[in-house]
Amino acid sequence: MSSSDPATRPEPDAGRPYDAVVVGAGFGGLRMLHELRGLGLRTLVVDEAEDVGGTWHWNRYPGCRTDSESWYYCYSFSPELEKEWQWSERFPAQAEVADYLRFVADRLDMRRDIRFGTRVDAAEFDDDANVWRLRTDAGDEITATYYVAAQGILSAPYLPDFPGIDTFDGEVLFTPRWPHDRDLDFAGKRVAIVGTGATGVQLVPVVSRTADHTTVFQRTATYVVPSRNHVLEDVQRIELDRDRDAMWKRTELHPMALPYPPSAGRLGVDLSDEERRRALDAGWERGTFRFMFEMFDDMMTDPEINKVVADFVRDKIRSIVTDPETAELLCPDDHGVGSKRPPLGQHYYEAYNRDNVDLVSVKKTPIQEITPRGIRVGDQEYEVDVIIFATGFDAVTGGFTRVDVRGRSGASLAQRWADGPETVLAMAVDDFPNFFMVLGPQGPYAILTVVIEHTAQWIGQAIAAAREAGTDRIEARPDAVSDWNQEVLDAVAPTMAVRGSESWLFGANIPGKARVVQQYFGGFHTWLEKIREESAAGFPHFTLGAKTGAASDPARRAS
Ligand code: NA7
Repeated sequence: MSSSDPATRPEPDAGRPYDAVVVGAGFGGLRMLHELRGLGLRTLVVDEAEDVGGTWHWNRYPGCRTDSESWYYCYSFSPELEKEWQWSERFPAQAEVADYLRFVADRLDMRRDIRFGTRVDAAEFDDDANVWRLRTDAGDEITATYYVAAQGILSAPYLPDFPGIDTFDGEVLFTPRWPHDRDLDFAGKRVAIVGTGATGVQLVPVVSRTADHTTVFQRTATYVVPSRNHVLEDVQRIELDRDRDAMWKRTELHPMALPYPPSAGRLGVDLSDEERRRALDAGWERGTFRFMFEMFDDMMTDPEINKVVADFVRDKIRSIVTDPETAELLCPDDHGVGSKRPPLGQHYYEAYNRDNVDLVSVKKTPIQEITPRGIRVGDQEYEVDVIIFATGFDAVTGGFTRVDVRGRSGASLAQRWADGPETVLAMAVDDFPNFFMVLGPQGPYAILTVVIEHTAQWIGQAIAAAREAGTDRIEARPDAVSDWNQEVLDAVAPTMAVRGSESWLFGANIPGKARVVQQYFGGFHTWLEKIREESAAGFPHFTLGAKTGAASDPARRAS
């Protein structure tokens, strides 16, 4: 089924408001469409891309894959979907995740409710009519009672303003906007990679396999833990299938929404050097996020214990990378383990042992300019044929604030969040009635697919509660917003001794952005408990139906 086939495109608004509009057709938007359809709401999903996928549509650079294991990097709402889809690897590559989302969209016949190739630029709440008016890049208006923003936390790419970038004679590539229309071949090319976050760490080993020469420009070294990726054997799939219901239950008890034991069950401070070493060795062999999150329960609160883990990783780097100078450059020396979002690597450090890979530190001497022939750092010009920028995102808030969303008072979300985001439980903001976010700021720092699942259910319950109360209007209370803000600040406070704030988790990667914690570090399980309490109590932190309206005619709700 082609998204450009007119028969598959939803008809324009034609003046009749939708019950709900969802912006974004990635993991969050599709899940939301399913939920809203279940409530009988006439729903339209809008996405700038020509297909479903969201983040997994745009980020198709070589080596792109999940850092979460496939068996929980998927939807849990439908046992049928779970049975019909088989993952091939522990950490699936971008193409497979995009295929999965296409499979879901087709299987649930979602495309008929999605308008592709349409960017929403602005949205304004019409208080009198109790509708949201969304303006698209095509200049038309979409109106809807409920507006769900589902752009996700990594949808606003960030490219630093390097002088001379337009003068480069070779090819410039940007990982979140990787070309869709052609295969790129780096054979015989000299390639520069700028950025060593999760994206750069995935790119380096793959690009360097085919490129003539790869030069990596690193500003901050990170702690990269091995992913230990592998193909999934049938016997593993059978085991995973058997465990599925119990697995989803376990995610609900875990601070990161992982289906593993919720705590390491040990404090580093209680162990001898030998015992710590054994735990670290075993954790390194197992790899994955579990190395970080299941090591020592005091790793994020006790700087000494954090240093024990950091020293262990630095020793690993020195033992893998044969050139001592390169190894030292790769050893993080200015932040603790876990203070930045940890990348998972697949032969990342090993790639620096190839003769065709060089590492350039741009920490003390930054990239000065892009020249027609390459990249200038201080006095040195590095001549290359291709530059790949893997420089990240205006993470967490950027996807939401790049739409000019204006609430009841006329103030925009961007203005409202100028000093840092404020939400109720990451899903709503006062002054913005009938507006909900999937993966909004101040949400749990956890496995996003699991957060999406519970968020969609909760938003559905909130809308249903309004309708049961005979209204089509629900708005967060201002005191609820300040209370949640305080909880978010309190939750991160005990970890600040090791966490610092030099990360996109604190808005630090974007010049001029408020340096405020962007996510909730109190644990997914705690957040889940709170959102469940809120819905079970009938949404006491929200005002239902203050201004206008009877619920729309149920007869016209059929989708
Ligand atoms: P990240 O994690 O924000 O990484 C961006 C990288 O780009 C990081 O190494 C930055 O260095 C580097 N960067 C940014 N600006 C510059 C300049 N001006 N000069 C040199 N280097 C620069 O983004 P990713 O795409 O890798 O990962 C984002 C998330 O996607 C990830 O956490 C996963 O959740 C998936 P810095 O560290 O700021 O010194």
